[in-house]
Amino acid sequence: MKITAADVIVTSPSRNFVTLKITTDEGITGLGDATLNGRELAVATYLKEHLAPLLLNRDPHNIEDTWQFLYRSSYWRRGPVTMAAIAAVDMALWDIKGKVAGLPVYQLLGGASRTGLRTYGHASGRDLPELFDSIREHLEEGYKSIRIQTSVPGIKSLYGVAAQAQSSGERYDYEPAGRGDLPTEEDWDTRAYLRHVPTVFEAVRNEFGPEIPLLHDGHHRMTPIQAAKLGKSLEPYDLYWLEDCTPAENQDALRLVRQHTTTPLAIGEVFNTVYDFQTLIREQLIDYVRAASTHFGGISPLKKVMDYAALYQIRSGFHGPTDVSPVGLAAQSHVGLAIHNFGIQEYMEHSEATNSVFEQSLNFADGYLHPGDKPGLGVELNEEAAARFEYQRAYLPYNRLADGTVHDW
Ligand code: CS2
Ligand code: MG
Repeated sequence: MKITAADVIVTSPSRNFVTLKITTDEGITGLGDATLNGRELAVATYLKEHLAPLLLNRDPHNIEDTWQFLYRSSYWRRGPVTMAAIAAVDMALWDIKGKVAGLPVYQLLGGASRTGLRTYGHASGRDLPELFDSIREHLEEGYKSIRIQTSVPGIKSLYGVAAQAQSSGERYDYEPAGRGDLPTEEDWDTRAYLRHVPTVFEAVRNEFGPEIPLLHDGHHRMTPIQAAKLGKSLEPYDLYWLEDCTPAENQDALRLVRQHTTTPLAIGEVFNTVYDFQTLIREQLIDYVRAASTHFGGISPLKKVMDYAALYQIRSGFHGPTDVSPVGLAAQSHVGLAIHNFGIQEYMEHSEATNSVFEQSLNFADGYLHPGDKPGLGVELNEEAAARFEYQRAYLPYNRLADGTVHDW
């Protein structure tokens, strides 16, 4: 079997997506997600200009060799653009292998270790009544675990509150990358945030009880000691996890957080290789691996990092926002179904417009997600529909502090 074409499809239904389509001489095609939110065209160009020529005439069955070839032959190795491009190739080759075998990819990864993936949804609100309504909405939709994000008095606009208007007019969580020529500047005040968040979780526990697994995303905005303070102050509310509590390029920072709090920690959505996790896993500084197949080099390395994490009783919490396309979500759902150390799957339903482009067989019922049993990944791309949605430049917002210092968003 030979690869005869590697085409890059950029489309923008509710937001920009980059998809790789690999075609073989037997007419079987495979899809891979290469969407890097806010930097999409960098990956599209990397694929078109640098990887596509290397793929032609290769045997699509040789997934591991192709992965190692693309990683090592670049010389410059990892990084978000490179690893999103390699991820798309890896996913597409697993898709092809599944179609040839007549099996869904999870069967090729060892079969199902569970009947479905327990998910969590994104509840949010500008105030407690709006937040409570959002939590009720998500419980009615079947979610059994809920992420809580709210506005903070004194901060005009911040990450993760769906009701906040977006420059694109889209729902905030469909388009965290606001369409426009320049990124949106938002404001931030860590002390106001640290004062407010514990009061929100106290109110949520009083209203909804102690059972529901609650999650919160710190979104990289705290220093280690501030993260430690928040983790400690949230202990009475028994969180399922506190995510991205502090930027983790310096993995040692998590030692300080770990010393001060038993609140479980989840990190890794901005990581792109296992090396980013190495200290965090080996020293058990985290409890959940937040990688996404799309940002982490694909299905192959995602399975490897989870096998490494299993030695330390660390579980998965794969990153599944709407800027991971239905192809990327399907890919990591196949991994999540197969591994033993699955924890929870983030699931934000894609918009109707996105689902008109990506015909997916993901099934969400009673709070559980299943990738379906179609051969391969189970997602097909409607290229006619994709062509109707032109790429539009979009940027993720960024923060500045009151004194004008730029800060993590
Ligand atoms: C967030 C993401 O879902 C999450 O946990 O951190 O929505 C993140 O903001 C986006 O993926 C950025 O593109
Ligand atoms: Mg996050």
